[in-house]
Amino acid sequence: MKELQTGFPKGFLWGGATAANQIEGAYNEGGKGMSTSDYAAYKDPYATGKVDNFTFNVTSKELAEYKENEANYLFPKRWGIDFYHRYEEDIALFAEMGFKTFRLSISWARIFPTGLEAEPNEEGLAFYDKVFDTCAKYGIEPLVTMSHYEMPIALTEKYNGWASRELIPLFDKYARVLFNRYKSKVTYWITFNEMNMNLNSLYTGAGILEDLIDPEKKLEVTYQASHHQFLASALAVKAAREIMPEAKVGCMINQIESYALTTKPEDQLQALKSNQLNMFYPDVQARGEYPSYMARYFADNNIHVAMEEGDEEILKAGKVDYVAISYYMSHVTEAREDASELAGSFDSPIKNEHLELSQWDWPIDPIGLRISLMKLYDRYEIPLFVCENGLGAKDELTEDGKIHDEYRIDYIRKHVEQMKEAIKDGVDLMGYTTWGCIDLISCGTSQMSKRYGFIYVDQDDKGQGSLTRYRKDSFNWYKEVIASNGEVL
Ligand code: BGP
Repeated sequence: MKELQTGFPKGFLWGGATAANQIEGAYNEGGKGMSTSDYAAYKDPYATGKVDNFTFNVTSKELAEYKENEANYLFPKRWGIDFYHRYEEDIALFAEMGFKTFRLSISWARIFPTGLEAEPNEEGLAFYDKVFDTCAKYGIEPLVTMSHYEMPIALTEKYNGWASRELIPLFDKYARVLFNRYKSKVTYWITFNEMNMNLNSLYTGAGILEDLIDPEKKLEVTYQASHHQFLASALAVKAAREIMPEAKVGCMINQIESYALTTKPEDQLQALKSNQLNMFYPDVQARGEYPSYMARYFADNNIHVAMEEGDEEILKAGKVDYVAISYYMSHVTEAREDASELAGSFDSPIKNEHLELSQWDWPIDPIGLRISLMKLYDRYEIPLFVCENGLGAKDELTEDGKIHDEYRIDYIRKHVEQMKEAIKDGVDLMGYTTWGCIDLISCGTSQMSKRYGFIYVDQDDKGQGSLTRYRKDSFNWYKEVIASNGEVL
């Protein structure tokens, strides 16, 4: 029997997480091509009266309009927080907090501007070399996501993104270039960010313009695209094993635990099914095959996923080393017509009266994190990584340059406490990278004012500001947490 583990293990990977399209900026520098995220236009949430005004989906008409009349729109993911030019200062601040790891993603379009080139863009590769070398200077291990909610827009225009099988060899080429180039600098990899979010946004998750597909076939396309990504991910695992046998490659989902609204067996059954729809993703990637429960779901929903000979072998050979999750909230579900559609969605119509909400109406549930970790570990018995967790909140910069964000400290403290409990419950947890360790552009709403960081960045939703970095109160708190390996909370 495994020994009782109290406290965080030695070598626990504390740190923070980001994504290229939310921090880098410099969208048209260094030979980078345009990405899908470069066309996420800002829609003023205050004008529409909605706090959560998702800029997740883009239609073919919108894309054409954005290209034609660019000057009429704001595209915050094009400017990010200028990490491209300020990475040295930012990584130095992470090092000051004592980060052991820094999660970032590589922009596919920086390496292959359209995804179709035979040779990679050297300037793009050189940029990440500099970033990894700066991390190495401080003893920070990079944790690299290969595809975090963006891809060359050319692949959307030519193939309608991952709806097409043609993307698999293109991703394989990209993966091999990354592994050959960075094998001595990067040990920890994640293939796709939050793959289960394909259920929510085909554009953000898979580069698909939804209006170009038959609405009746939306679910089928969702699972077909996911199948292509599963294969691409498995092939990347295979390539990693060949090129850099020491590397650890993980999969990732947005873990949203669904609770049943009542003790009615029908509601309990629905909760189980909703959880299955999310866990389907790591089920395939960690077990190397489609789980049996999906056969009925596919039949009931008239979904036919086209598979080719050899696909099953590829999935089998491409099992991941660990399962990474982002964790922000739990959900409540009940037996109702649209219950399956709500699985994995950020928006749940059923409120949990026992939980408080963030300023963006996200339910705050630290115990849900412990439940998630215990369930996932029971299911896969391979290491887990919490690679995103945090509180999006409005911060106030005082006149003397301070940010008193005790609400953020409180949020993270409670989640760290629950991770500690989960470790005691037997979970093998590799690390914890809080989301948006430095303020960045929101993925869902493209806002700057939804801040997650320990480091404040002086910039507003419209891209105005000095971009000066300030340490928040949480900065010093997290430094202590890391220094004490999670003992001082
Ligand atoms: C996850 C994404 C991140 C991130 C985070 C917070 O789904 O992987 O990219 O931004 O959610 O979401 P938001 O920025 O919408 O608050």
